[in-house]
Amino acid sequence: MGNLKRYQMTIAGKKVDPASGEWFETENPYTGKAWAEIPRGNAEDIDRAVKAAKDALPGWRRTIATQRGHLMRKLGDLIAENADSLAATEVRDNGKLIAEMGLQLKYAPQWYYYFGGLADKIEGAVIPIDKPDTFNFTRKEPLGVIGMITPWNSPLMLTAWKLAPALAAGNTVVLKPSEFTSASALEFMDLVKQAGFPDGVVNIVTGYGKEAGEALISHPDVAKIAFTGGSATGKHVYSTAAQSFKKVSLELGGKSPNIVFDDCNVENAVKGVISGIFAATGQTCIAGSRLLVQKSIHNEFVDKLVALAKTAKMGDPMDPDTQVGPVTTPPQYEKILGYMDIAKGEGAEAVLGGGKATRPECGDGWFVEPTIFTGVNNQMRIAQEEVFGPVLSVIPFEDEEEALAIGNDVVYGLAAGVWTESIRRAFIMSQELQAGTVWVNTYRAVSYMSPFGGYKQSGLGRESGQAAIEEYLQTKSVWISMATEVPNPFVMR
Ligand code: TXE
Repeated sequence: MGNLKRYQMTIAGKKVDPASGEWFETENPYTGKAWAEIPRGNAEDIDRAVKAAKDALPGWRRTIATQRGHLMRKLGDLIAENADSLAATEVRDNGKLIAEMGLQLKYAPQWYYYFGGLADKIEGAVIPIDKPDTFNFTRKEPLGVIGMITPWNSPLMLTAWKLAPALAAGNTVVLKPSEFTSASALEFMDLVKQAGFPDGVVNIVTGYGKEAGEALISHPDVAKIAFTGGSATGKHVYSTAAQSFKKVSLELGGKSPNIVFDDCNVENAVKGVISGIFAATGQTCIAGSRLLVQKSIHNEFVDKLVALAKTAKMGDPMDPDTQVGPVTTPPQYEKILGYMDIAKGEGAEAVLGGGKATRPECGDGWFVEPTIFTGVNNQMRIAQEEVFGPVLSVIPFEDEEEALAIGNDVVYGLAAGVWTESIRRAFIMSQELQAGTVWVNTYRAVSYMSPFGGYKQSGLGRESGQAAIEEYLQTKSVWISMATEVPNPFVMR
C-alpha cells in the first residue's frame, strides 16, 4: 500500500471518498502487482449517486438539445486530447495492448460526436388522428436515471457506447465500472467535469458487483440498466431489474463462428481468423472462437493458421510491437486454463499452445499461450461455452447447409464471420446466420454508425447507430381536444 495512487469517485460533481472508508487494490496484469487503490463503493454511495442523478434530471432533460450535443462534442474533443494518457491507464489496468488501446481511445470520441449530433434530431410525430377536433402528437422523452454497468475488457469504449446515446437523449447516469478496471473511468470523470456538464448528470461509483452493482440494479429510482458482461451476471441483472420493471439492455457473451469456405482468399481468411481469436488476447465478446472450415481445405488452412499464430509476439502490452498481451484478471486466467483442460479431456488436440505461457518475455504476468484445438465437434463444451481467451476450436464442415447448422447450433448469437468469394454464398450466409453482426471477408469491425447487439442469448437491445438512441427514450402520446364540449362521459372516445 502506502505509495499506491488512490482514486476518488465523482458524485454530484464532487470528488468523494467511499462511505465504507475502504479502498481495494487494482493490479497490473503484466506485472501481477498492485498499482492503485479503487474506492470500495457500496449501497450508500449508490444511493447518493442516484439521488444526484435524479436531482440533475429536470435541468438536464430541459437543457436545449443542441447544448447537450455541444457538451458531448466537447467531451469527445477532451477524450481525443487525452487519448494517450487514458490508453496508458487502460493498459496498466487491463493489460490490453497499447497498440490497440491507443487507436481505440482515439476512435471513442466518435460516439460522442455522432450521438451529440443526434441530440437535437430526436423528433416526435404528429398523428393524423381519427377523432374530430383533436390534435395528437408524440414526444420522445428520456427514461430518467440510467445505471450503467461495464466489464473489464474495453472499459472506456464500452462506456462510450452507453453514455453517448443516454446523454443525448436527456438521461442522467450512474456508472459502475468493473472492479478489475475502474481506473480509466475514474480519470474520465475529470474530463466530464472539464467539458462543463452540470453536476450530477454523470456520476461514478466503483466497487464490487455484489455490493455497488447489486445496489444499482435494485435501486427503485433507476429507470434502466445498461449492462455489458457475462451471461450469468446478465441473467441476474435481468431478473433483479424485473422486480421494479426497469428497462434493460444487455450485451452478453458469444461463441461466434468464423466460417471459411474453400473458395475464399485463404491468406486473408487466415488473417481474419487470427484477428478474430487472438486480438485482445481473445477477451472480446465478438471473439470468433469457433473456426468452421470446409473439409476440402481443412488441413492446409490449419497449417497456415498455426504458422502465422506461432509468430505472434507476446510480452509487455506497453510495447507497441507486442501482439498478444496478458489475460486481464486472475479468475479469467484460471478460467481459460480450465477450458484448455476441458478441451483436452473431451478429446480435442492442441495443435498450438494449450497451457500457460512461460516465455521469458511474459515475466510474472497472467499469460496463456495462443491455442488452437482441432478434432472438435460442436457438441463439446469447448465449442458451446464462452472461454473469453485466445483459444480457438476448429470444426470441419462439408457444405453450406452443414456450416449453417453448426454455426447456429449454440445458445449465443452475437456475431459471425464468413470467408468466401461467392456473392451468392455471402448473401445466403448473412441472411441465415442467427447473429446480430455478420462480417463477410472481414472480422472485428465496429462503428458508431452501425447497430451492435445480440441475437438469442447474446443480449437485448442495440448499441451504436441511430436506433441506439431509442433504447434511452420513451414515447409519450399527447392528446389535445379542441372540442368545446365533452360528450357522453360514460363511453370511451
Ligand atoms: O463478468 P461480470 P466477469 C464474460 C466472459 C467472462 C465472464 C465473467 O466469459 O469470463 O463473463 O467475467 C458487474 N449486480 N464476459 O466476472 O460478472 C461487475 O462488477 C450488478 C463477457 O468479469 O459479468 C462488472 O462491472 N452488477 C463480456 C460487470 O458486472 C454485477 C465482458 C461485468 O462483470 C453483479 C466481460 C451483480 N450481482 C466478461 N455482479 C462481454 N460481453 O464483452 C457483477 N457485476
